[in-house]
Amino acid sequence: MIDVDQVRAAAERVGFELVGVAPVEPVGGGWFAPHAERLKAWIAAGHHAGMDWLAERAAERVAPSLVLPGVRSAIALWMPHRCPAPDRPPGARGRVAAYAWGRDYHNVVRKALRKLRRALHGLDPEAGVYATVDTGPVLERAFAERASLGWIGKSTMLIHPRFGTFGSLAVIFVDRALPHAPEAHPFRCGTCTACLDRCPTGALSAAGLDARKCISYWTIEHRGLIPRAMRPLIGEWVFGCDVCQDVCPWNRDARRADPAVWRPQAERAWPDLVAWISTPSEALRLSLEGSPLKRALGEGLRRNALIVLANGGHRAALPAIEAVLDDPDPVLRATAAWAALRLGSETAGARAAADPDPMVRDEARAEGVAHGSAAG
Ligand code: B12
Ligand code: SF4
Ligand code: SF4
Repeated sequence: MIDVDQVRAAAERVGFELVGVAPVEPVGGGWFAPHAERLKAWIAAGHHAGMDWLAERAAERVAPSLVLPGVRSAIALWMPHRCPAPDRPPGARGRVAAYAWGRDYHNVVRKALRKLRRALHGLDPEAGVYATVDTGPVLERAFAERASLGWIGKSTMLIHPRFGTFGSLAVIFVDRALPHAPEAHPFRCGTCTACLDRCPTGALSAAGLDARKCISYWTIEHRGLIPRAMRPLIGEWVFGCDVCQDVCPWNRDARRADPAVWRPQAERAWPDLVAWISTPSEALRLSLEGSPLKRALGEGLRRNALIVLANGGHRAALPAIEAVLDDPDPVLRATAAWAALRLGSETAGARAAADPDPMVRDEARAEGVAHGSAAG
């Protein structure tokens, strides 16, 4: 027999600040149906961009019993992760989303989930349990809202009145009917539209988020070249984007997370862009073990850093950018060509125009047209 008060106490002991229970409709009906419909419509409209992994496991996302047969309840959990921001060091720096300033939340939360799983089995050794943070085929925000942890705002972020949005969610499915929150958390965005108005790319609308326009998608999830039109909009975001959270009034006085747990570092919050582009991709990835930054891979981070250097007008970085024109990766050479030409390089156009890869030659051509200069 699982006593929810004992679960709550165990969850708090391992570091979760919020705990709630949602009832699970095994075939995705009842309160869950609008969420399932929303996900299907979102994918049908192509709003998942290149995240094929999301579409591929959509059937499980809309039918929790495919994830855990006989599932009856979802325990939704929240761990805040935003620590006070480290000071920005001098030099050409990029901005990193707050969740990646320190330890990888997947590791921190997974460790806590393992302990909680053991506690659940201590209460009911026969219970079927499935625990996930982020990567499982589970609509975490939908369960968190129904468990009354907060509401899904117009930014699509889950918002808690005291903790705001800066937290990691996790969900545990259990094949036992547990006492659950009487209803979903009420929607409290009211007439505010700050996130919709201030999103730098217009990615948010009444239909939710269009990942094809989201900086977080392009800088973290996308492999390959970032479309030219998107590059200037990325501004100084070298990994992720927090604008829709930074402008949310519910974050103004939100409780901060414990730096002793997350160990934020200035070099992770504000990476040295020249150091990044000058490090071989695999070496960069290996140096980021234990950090969420490694999700973008070394080549993704270097690509983003090139864009941010150009956006910031960092002309002093030109020699380092031009050196990337010799990189074995054509995506990096193409992005370096774009960045160097934006910064007024006199040699990058001719070098890019002579590149064996058409992707790199295209950049030279497009910049030559855009600036009316000879691109080689
Ligand atoms: C794919 C993904 C992304 C994609 C797509 C984001 C998106 N909005 O779908 C990209 C790469 C863009 C992304 C970005 C970010 N992500 Co993300 N992401 C996910 C992931 C893996 C799946 C989300 C998903 O299923 N999307 C499909 C859409 C349709 O589902 P949904 O957004 O959850 O929407 C549901 C409800 O929100 C509701 N709904 C949708 N829109 C609206 C709008 C209104 C007004 C209402 C009422 C309801 C509603 O219907 C949907 C079906 O239930 C989840 C983890 C997980 N397994 O759930 C993390 C997750 C959502 N991400 C998270 C974070 C932290 C981020 C970033 C802040 C990272 C950053 N700083 O760069 C940004 C925020 C961007 C944003 N405004 O959402 C956290 C969110 C925590 C929280 N407080 O909400 C999660 C839960 C990871 C975690 N375990 O902590 N992410
Ligand atoms: S993460 Fe940035 S780009 Fe994406 S929806 Fe939020 S503000 Fe817009
Ligand atoms: S910024 Fe305003 S509209 Fe957007 S999620 Fe926050 S409260 Fe809601």
